[in-house]
Amino acid sequence: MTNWDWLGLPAVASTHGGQIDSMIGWVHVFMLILFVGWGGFFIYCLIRFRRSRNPVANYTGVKSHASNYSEIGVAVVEAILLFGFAIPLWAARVDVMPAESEALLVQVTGEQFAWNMHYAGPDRVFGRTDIQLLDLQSNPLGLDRADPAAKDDVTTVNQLYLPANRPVIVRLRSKDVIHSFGVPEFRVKQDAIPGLTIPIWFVPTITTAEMRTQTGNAEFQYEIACAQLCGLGHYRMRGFVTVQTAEEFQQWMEAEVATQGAAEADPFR
Ligand SMILES: [Cu+2]
Repeated sequence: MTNWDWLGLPAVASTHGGQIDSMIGWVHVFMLILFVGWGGFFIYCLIRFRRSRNPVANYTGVKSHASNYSEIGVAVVEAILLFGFAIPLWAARVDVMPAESEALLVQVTGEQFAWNMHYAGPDRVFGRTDIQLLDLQSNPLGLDRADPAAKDDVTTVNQLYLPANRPVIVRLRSKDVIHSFGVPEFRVKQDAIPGLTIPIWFVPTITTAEMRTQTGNAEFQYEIACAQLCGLGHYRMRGFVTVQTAEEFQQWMEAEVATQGAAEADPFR
């Protein structure tokens, strides 16, 4: 693959990121060709139709059909690009989901102005949620801890923990308005639409610790930036992703299952 470093994009930290960069790079190259072509045509027109050569306006205009044919040609090429390349390539990226048995499934629910993460826990079954139980401070997802499937569920606010080198399926939802889940290093960006559950998937490849060494920035954090203007607090709708090794992630998950489960068993402790 060609080197696209000149685009100045953030480091890639997912398996499909290189393909996205390649697409962005080629779009830039095609736009450059168009820019040079149209710029050249503009300069040609300035000279060809200059006033000293055309003192009187021409009221008939162009008689040949060359421009019609070239316009049809452009439309055909664009249709080929769209139906032959763009749609099939995008479908291959988003339609074929990794097997749920191998992937880590996380439900991410956007709200004004936070990201709520919900893991199913070791039983891999998401607990029941009920709008009656919803409390913005203590239970933003309305999770019913009385449901056996919910006992080992883990929820966090604005903190997404992921293992490296394992497919992650994020089920994206929204409670109120349209938000957008964007993590630049993963080359992932998807709108969260109220009423819809939209699955997206990616494979993180570089842990946060590795990224800190690689970038020389000891404070490096993967950030979830809400990429849709979603209200007055949009600017502070930031989440953080911590990518860990499989073992570290397992330990984190076990510790969370233990503390969150215990806190629910005795809410007054
Ligand atoms: Cu938002």
